[in-house]
Amino acid sequence: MKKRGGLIGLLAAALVVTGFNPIVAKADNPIVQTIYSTDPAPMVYGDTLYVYTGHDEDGASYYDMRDWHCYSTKDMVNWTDHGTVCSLSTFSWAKSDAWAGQVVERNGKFYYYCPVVAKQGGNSIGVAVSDSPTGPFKDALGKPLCQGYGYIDPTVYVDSDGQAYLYFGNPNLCYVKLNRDMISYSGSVTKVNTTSSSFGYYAGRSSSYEEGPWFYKRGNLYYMVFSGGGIPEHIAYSTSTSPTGPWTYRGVIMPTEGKSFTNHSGIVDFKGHSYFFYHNGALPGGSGFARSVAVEEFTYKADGSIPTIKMSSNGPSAIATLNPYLKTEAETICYSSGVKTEACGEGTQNVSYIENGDWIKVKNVDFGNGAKSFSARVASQYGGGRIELRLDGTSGKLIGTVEVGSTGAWQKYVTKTCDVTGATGKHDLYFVFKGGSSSLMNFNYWQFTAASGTALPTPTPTPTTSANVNTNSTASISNGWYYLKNTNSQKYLTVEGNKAAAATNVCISTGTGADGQKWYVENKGNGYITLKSGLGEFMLDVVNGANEDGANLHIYHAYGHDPQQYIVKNTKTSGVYTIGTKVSNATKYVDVYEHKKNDGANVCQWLYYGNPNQEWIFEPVDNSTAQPTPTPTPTPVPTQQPTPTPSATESGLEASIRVNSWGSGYTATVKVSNTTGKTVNGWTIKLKKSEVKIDSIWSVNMKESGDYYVITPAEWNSTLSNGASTEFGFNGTGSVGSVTVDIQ
Ligand code: FUB
Repeated sequence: MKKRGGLIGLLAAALVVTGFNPIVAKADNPIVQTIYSTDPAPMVYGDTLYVYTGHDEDGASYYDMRDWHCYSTKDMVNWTDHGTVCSLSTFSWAKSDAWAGQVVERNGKFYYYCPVVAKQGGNSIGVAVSDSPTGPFKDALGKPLCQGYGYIDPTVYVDSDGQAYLYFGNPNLCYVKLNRDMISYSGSVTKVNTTSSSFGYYAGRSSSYEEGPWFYKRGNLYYMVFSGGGIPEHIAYSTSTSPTGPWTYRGVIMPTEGKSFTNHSGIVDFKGHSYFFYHNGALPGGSGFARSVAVEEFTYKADGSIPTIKMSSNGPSAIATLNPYLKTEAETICYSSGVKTEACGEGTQNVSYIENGDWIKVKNVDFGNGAKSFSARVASQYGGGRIELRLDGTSGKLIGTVEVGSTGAWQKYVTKTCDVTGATGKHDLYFVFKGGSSSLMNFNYWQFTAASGTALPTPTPTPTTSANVNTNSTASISNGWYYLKNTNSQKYLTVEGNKAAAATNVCISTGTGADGQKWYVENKGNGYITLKSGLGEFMLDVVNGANEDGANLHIYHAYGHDPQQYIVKNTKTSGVYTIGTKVSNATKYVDVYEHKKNDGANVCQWLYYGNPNQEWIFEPVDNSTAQPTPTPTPTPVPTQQPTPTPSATESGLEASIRVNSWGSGYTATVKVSNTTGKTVNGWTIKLKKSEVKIDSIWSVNMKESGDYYVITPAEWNSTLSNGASTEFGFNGTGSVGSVTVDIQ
């Protein structure tokens, strides 16, 4: 006898209370409706975003948590349920409390760090390993990795130098350095000194740090996002320029909200977008022990700060369409009502516990020129019922109906087909289940067939941030030796210290003609080039082949494999190029970190912005001279604008501006200097909109007010001691004349 769980009962109750009115469901959050899900931990691998969750059992009145689940998406709106991937039974020594874990990938293996209470008692962190992101995960050690008071909520990040860190803890924040095997560590557990300046103020405690750390690096800045107290929790964050602190408190990201007294976050970048995962009590019956995972998109500010994020029921926009002419698992769901999932006898999962009136929404389905038929893989022990295929709502246009009779057993699957009419273009597809009064069927997968003679649509990413997609044509650079000059700084891509050794960092530096500034371009014949260093058998290399913003560039033994391949793209300016990395599939480009111009400024890969810190000129090396040759024609020679007289106010604060213009655009650097004889806390600069047009700005905050851009510092460059100065920059379009800098 099939029985429904408490959550489903509650969903049904909610429908009864409101009366079942089959309207379009707008909500896409929470992302899981088939169980209560908790403690999200996102991970991007290849072209897929995985999120690992805990699981609150139905009807719990405390943390009744026994297993961890995995869901994946390629479009941020439809999530494929991979079921239970790890559980208390994975760890023979574990007793209870399958709390907040995280999966990280290293060298093709996936490590699941899981907090549990051990059979002999005590909070413990175990580690399970798998060859696949969706498991099965197996206990790597047969014992806890570490154990102690409050050892919960592990978070792991593998730094660009290969050192991995495991942070964890409630109420103390602690860390250990993991060894390269990821299942052992060196040194002892270090407790972080959490003060209110490092982790926020909370009366009666050293700081607002409570639990749920989420540790990662973006660019050269380390982030510690955490659940802050007291109860009910909020999410806040701190940053540091070192993986082990000291930390600076940066503020609240998500204020207390929702029907759960805990919150727990995870942050990840995926296909050029940034996503914030959290949990609340938004499903019917939701509470502090019946939580659900949700996600919001956000944009980092120019100074790396994270904006305040509110919980929503809409969630992020789709970043790709779903192709209905490919086999799709029935458990790929945007939103559902009344159904559950379970392990399928044919592999993967199937949708189960389907009753009359239940439905599944699949979002942003592109039928292209039209569908002619539909097939469903279904099983039913009893009467079967039918699946209505509807567009854009549970009572939307009916495009076909599949009749499902008995197949003799719940896991005995057959393929049932129906004709389809009227399905063209993009729609949300609804499967609405109809039939008798008991469980109807199990549903494994489905697929549409395109109308004959019509072209199948190719699923295309929805370019919601087209500014970050480099649509420029690929350039052709001949094989040979070059210096690579950055247009923003007029400095050269340089192997630090001219050191001929694998894993030596690469930065920008004033042109000297040294071998460490020479790069041999070799076209690989696949549209990509390699860049071999003038220092010997080393190539420009993305550290660990990582597809992430801020992944560092260094030189490494010349293998010419993917981390050493680059695509050169034209820009609006002839002779000026951007250089995409193959490991990012040309989404990320060789980038001077934070638009810096000083000798030694680091070079990494970053999402395409097309700003001058991502622009490079290939200057052929003239072997008769050790100096870099002048920029080849027709490279435009940047025009140095006259530096206006520094503007000064009564306070003695001064600002000067340097403008580097190339006709159709310019980069400006503003230097703020304090010669007041005392420390200054805060400053404001006003620029006239009639004199500049700011397209992007970094290292400061900016708002528009009437005829002015009003610029204020970020937290880190707000205070200037006497004699100190700071710089910020912006990009503008068009031509520029003299610029008045008004500082207060
Ligand atoms: O889900 C159990 C615990 O609740 C987690 O470990 C904490 O972060 C909180 O979300």
